[in-house]
Amino acid sequence: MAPELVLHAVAPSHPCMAVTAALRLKGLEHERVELAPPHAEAMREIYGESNHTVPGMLVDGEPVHGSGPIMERLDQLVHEPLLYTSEEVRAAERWGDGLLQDLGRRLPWGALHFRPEAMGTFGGAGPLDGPGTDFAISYIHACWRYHRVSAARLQEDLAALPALLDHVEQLAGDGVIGGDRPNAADLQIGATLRVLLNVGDLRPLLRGGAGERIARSVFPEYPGEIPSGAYPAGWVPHH
Ligand SMILES: N[C@@H](CCC(=O)N[C@@H](CS)C(=O)NCC(=O)O)C(=O)O
Repeated sequence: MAPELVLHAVAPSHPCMAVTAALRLKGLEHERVELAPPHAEAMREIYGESNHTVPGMLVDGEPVHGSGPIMERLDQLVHEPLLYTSEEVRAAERWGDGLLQDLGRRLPWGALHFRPEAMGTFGGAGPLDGPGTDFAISYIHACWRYHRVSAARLQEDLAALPALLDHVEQLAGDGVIGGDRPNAADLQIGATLRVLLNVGDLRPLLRGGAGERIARSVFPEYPGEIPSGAYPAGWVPHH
């Protein structure tokens, strides 16, 4: 009998996108519980004190927390198509769940500080009006504090990005990602890159690469647009 799957997720979250794509690839029916940030308390109640982030999944009531562990569990439930096809893929997925995934949060929140009206586009609507932008400014500042974004860190994150994107291209060149069938590393890395593609300033760094191709093919739709020119001049490295 098919297990009962309940996914706890937040709509724009890239690790949640990775897991949702994994469920789709495996053809697994599931119930999705959409949480509204801040969701840390709700997650702790279900998944335990140290597990306050999304995604989490209940498999026949048993809690599995984190995008990687969930995808591993899905492989146990349904073998085909396998997501962790090799140790290289496992290592690449773990790598993608590190600094790269963090940048999928800090870089967009960092850019939104400079273009707060664009926050409306992530909900699928247009740019915000004046009162909406006032709300966005305070929301974005709370997110800066929560995710420990600072201008100094933003500048460092931007400087670190090209080396991470080079590693993505190397993984594709080695055939670990970017094959005919998406694996766990394609999903983990592709989800973060899909978020970064909505930041106009970052698109030139990704343009034409394997990373962009993977991100757009696995995640064709992802609303949101932060116009280029958001980050201070000279902070986005050339690639
Ligand atoms: N590496 C974990 C991290 C997940 C994560 O940080 N999720 C974010 C949303 S993208 C979150 O829930 N943040 C809220 C918080 O940190 O309390 C995973 O892939 O599952």
